[in-house]
Amino acid sequence: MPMQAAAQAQPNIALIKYWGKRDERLNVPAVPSLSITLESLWTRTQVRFDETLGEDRFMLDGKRDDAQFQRVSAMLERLRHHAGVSTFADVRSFNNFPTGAGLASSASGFAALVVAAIHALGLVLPLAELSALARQGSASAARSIFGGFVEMACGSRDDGQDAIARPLLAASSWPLEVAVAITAPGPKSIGSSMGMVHTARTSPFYRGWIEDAPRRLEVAREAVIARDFERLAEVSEASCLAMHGLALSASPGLLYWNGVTVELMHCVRELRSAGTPVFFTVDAGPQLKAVCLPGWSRDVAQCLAEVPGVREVRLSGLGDGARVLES
Ligand code: 2P0
Repeated sequence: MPMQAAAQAQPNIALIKYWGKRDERLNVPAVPSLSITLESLWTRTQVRFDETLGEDRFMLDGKRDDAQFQRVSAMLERLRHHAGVSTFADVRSFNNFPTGAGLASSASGFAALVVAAIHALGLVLPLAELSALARQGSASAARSIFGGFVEMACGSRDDGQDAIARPLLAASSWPLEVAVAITAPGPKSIGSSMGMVHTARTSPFYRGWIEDAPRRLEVAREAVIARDFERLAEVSEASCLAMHGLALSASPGLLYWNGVTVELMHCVRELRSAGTPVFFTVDAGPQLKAVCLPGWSRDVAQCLAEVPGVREVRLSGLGDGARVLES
């Protein structure tokens, strides 16, 4: 029986942001978060455990990826430990969107890797356990195990096992749409992991961020359950701006935006003032995601595309969680 499988996972966008770790070694977030899983951006990953290999191998988009190899191999090591095997694996991963550019490629990447590798190893695990495993690769990956609206706890256990995501509302129950405006496709200069550790060590405002996080999460959760777009818009933009304000307050400050990102924020706010149901969120990179009510993303995308410096606008609905692909 060949020990191989393929899986697909989509990136997710946090509306209530995760920034900061409660435990760096176990990769446990310091704050809870809430996200939407996308539909049209994806990572597809094939994992083949092979007795003849003397080490793991990792290819991304057809090329050896030495930068990510250690993280991928460390994840495979955890999964081997879980399954009680020692066989090395060949991993081939493809993204249909720019990698490492603030578009959550590590979320979809580690979710797809865990689901494919666990299936290849012949294990069947509850989704909560897949989420906990994915978290150890990248905390946002714990959320991409699930589709639609997803909530992630930071938990309180020392072993981090309660820091997992759970589904909050199905995509079909409130099919929001997203327009992703790409302003610079290259990889960001400071990765999220390093950025958040640096922020926690040097920002004078870190404690306030941690203390305020549960309140924001609760407001967002209630807004999602009530399908209250206005309320979700306000709390999501507030979480995004607070996260970036916090990163800016680190020493030296972390500035993930470019000028176009800021122009896009103004554009989204002007659209909302004029009655278009849309709000923005921005992750650790210069791309802006505009979230809108069903039926509005094409009009919004057209406006965003007219902002000078925007390279491309991708549209997406909300999608499902990670799944095994039939080979
Ligand atoms: C989020 N970000 O909640 C936040 C907002 C970026 C900005 O989760 O260190 O790649 O691998 O756990 O998951 C991106 O961070 O970081 C992220 P690690 P990850 O989506």
